[in-house]
Amino acid sequence: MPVPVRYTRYLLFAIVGFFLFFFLFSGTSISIPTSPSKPISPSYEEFRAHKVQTPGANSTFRVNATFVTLARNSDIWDISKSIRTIEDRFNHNYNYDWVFLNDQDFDDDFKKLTTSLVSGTTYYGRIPKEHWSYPDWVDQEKARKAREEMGRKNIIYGESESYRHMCRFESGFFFHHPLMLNYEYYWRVEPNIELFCDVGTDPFRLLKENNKMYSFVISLYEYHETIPSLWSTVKEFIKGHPEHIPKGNAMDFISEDSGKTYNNCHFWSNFEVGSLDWLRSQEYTDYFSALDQTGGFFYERWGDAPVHSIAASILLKKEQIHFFNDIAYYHPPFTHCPSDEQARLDLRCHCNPNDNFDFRGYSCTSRWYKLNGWKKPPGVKETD
Ligand SMILES: Nc1nc2c(ncn2[C@@H]2O[C@H](COP(=O)(O)OP(=O)(O)O)[C@@H](O)[C@H]2O)c(=O)[nH]1
Ligand SMILES: [Mg+2]
Repeated sequence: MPVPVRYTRYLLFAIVGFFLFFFLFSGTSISIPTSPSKPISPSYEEFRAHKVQTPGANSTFRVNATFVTLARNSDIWDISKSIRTIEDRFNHNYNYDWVFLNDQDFDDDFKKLTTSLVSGTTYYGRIPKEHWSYPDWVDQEKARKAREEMGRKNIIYGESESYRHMCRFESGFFFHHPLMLNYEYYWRVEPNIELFCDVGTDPFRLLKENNKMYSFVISLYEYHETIPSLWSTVKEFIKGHPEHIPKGNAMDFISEDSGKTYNNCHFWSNFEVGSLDWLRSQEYTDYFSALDQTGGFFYERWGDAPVHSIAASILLKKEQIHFFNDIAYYHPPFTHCPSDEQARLDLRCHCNPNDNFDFRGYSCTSRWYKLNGWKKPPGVKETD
């Protein structure tokens, strides 16, 4: 049977095509992979040595400051999210350094990924044992029983030993770490946070130029069960060190009766921009050591948020604490979103103002407004 002309033509095309392909590509650099190529996995040192640095527009206007993050290797993905948001909204213009601290060694995966995301220089430090362990005056058996009891009562992190070391470290030691010693200001960043607006003004510079020592975006009430004896310890400290307590401090933010009792208000310390020199001052050192001597970080579950907030409120003048209204921020489960629409548009914010926590019942920010004589945004009742 004769082969139809059509099929002969197809066969010819196929043969010519094959030879064309062979001649075109056999002498070129394109090669057809025959087996899956080995994945390239550089070491951290190799990666760091070849990282391309692109200076940001404001990188020559930096003050002496760093970001600082306490994290575990397992926090890698959650902290990466936080770094992206800080870089996109602020640091790509400035390239501030970033210090990572950990009670274990950071692994290469953590260091490579975070270094690839940070536009400034990254440093990785291990926390010395004496800053993440029991001081010799603490009765560890008593501490264990306290944890069990708080666990039974379902107090948040009540049963956790590592959370207590973390809170004590953030309260008294991160600013003494060798990697932190050459800086004047810090911005604390935790995993899983989000910024919703461009950061228009450099917060470090704002603090420096206005002699401010501490700042916040969200404030709220602490669970009293975690700090039953904190306030009596603070009162003892105040009695013993009247020279550290300036007139015009923010005592009225944290107490309704000029210091007799604590109202549990605190600045939420997962966000902080602050002065390291203040945390390293004699005033703060005496304060922390008075607290630490009682063992309350272990026998109760004192958080670094009330510890820092009480210090700022009694050791500083009220004006030295700054409320960053323009920094729109989320740390689970609360959001700060500026109420002023013009500000939100100017700073390209993408938060929903209805999510703003500032004037809800569980926030203390209304108290901060009252203390400063500020008018609340339109739509918010003065009684809120
Ligand atoms: N290296 C290390 N970091 C910790 C540990 N526990 C908590 N952190 C860090 O301490 C900070 C506060 O912990 P987080 O789990 O966010 O507590 P929360 O915000 O109070 O719920 C975060 O930056 C954590 O990554 C720990 O055991 N080791
Ligand atoms: Mg957190």
